[in-house]
Amino acid sequence: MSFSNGFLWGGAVAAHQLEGAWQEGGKGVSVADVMTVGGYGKPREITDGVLEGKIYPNHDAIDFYHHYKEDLALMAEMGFKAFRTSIAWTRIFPKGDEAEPNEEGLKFYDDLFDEMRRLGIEPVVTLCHFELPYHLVTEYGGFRNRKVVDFFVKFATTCFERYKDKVKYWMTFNEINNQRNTDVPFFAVTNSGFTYKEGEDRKLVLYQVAHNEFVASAKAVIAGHKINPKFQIGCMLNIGPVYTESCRPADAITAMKEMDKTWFFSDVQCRGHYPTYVLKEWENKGYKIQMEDNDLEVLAQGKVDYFAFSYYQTVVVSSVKKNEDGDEFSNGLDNPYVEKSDWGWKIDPVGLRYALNLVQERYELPMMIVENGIGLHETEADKQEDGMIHDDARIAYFRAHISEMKKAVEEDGVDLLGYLTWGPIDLVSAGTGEMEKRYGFIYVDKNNKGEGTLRREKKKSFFWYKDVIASNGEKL
Ligand code: BGP
Repeated sequence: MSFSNGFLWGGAVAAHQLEGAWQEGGKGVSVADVMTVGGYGKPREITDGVLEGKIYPNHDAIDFYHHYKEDLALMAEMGFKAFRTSIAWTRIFPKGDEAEPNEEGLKFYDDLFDEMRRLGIEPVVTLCHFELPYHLVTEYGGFRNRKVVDFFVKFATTCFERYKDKVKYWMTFNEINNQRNTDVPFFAVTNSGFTYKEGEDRKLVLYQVAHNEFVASAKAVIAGHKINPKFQIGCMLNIGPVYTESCRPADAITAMKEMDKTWFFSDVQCRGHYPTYVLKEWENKGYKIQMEDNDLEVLAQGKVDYFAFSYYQTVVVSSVKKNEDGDEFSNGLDNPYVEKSDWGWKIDPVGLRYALNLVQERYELPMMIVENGIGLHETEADKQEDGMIHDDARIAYFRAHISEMKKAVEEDGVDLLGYLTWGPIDLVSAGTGEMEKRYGFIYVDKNNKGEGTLRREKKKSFFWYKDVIASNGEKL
């Protein structure tokens, strides 16, 4: 047996990608509500509010807000031990800067977590998953503005107080390192609610925003531990290990520097201080990051308890070649040794074992894989004679990734708390804004235009994953 008895098998979602009901229960408008559909190869458009005639699939999404009991029952049928979701900030503080929270929003998550507990499913909760209140973007410039730190801490403590007996596992910011490449402004908006201004030094802005988020996260960790010392509060990063394109020595440096853009975020959140390679860069470039007097003390005290990460793919870099392959979100050069998904994402199960080891060795903290999965094109037309979608490619993907995860636990001894697949039920893609990038074990009858009955149907992988969980990862 490689996995402990309490191993958290399950799945993960984010509020804005499945709840819908974007104007119900007193909810305010989030940054996710004003982003249009992008589609393959095009970045999503950030609008100045909701525009007539544009399609916003996440406004209604798969209507989890009204279907959560039915959906959780399906997760329980698969044997889920844990389910990760986020709390939509705008359900709790509709504009983000109110003095009092919205009781109806708080009540929704009370009911949701109660239902999960009733089914024996452990809630794993992200506080901020690409869904800042839009008002904090337009009025304050998102996390550029120090005031937003206080709004976040207030939101976090409100959630910690309210759900202190229902939720143990928390994460502060989803994929906080996503914004590391300043040439993809999409992530600046989705992650942190800010845009770059003409002519400014983007790297400096990024460091300032990151500092504000680190302080916000650390203050939340400190407050959370006071509210319930049993809380486990984690950082959450996207880990895409960086490979060298060749054995050219300079490639090793390029790969290290690329990976440091990610480690920078977790170094601060896990070690509680800024790493030397960043302090030196600030010194060399003359960067002055605005900090308050006790910020560094706060960072030191607000270290995270565990390391949560998403894993989708690895990155290939070279010191002499540029990325011209059009990979979505600059994932470097092509890798001739691995396959690609319908969306051009590299499929690299061994990279997951490598990622687990890199994190284990760097921080020696418990880890949780809180996203892993494959987006596929699946339509009504793909249904077989038995009326079911036979998603054999998804099964093969998970079989390969879980096998590598198993080696990391059994042979390498990594300390892993759980494995949560991304999008166990079809939902709106964060990157494309579309329904037609499906990740689920459960199919949802809804297309990109918003048409469909919302009927939930089990795919072949539903039964496969159920067996995996029942056998605690022995039967793949
Ligand atoms: C991660 C996000 C998720 C999710 C996933 C898949 O970056 O945390 O919100 O959507 O990626 O990405 P996509 O939806 O673009 O396929």
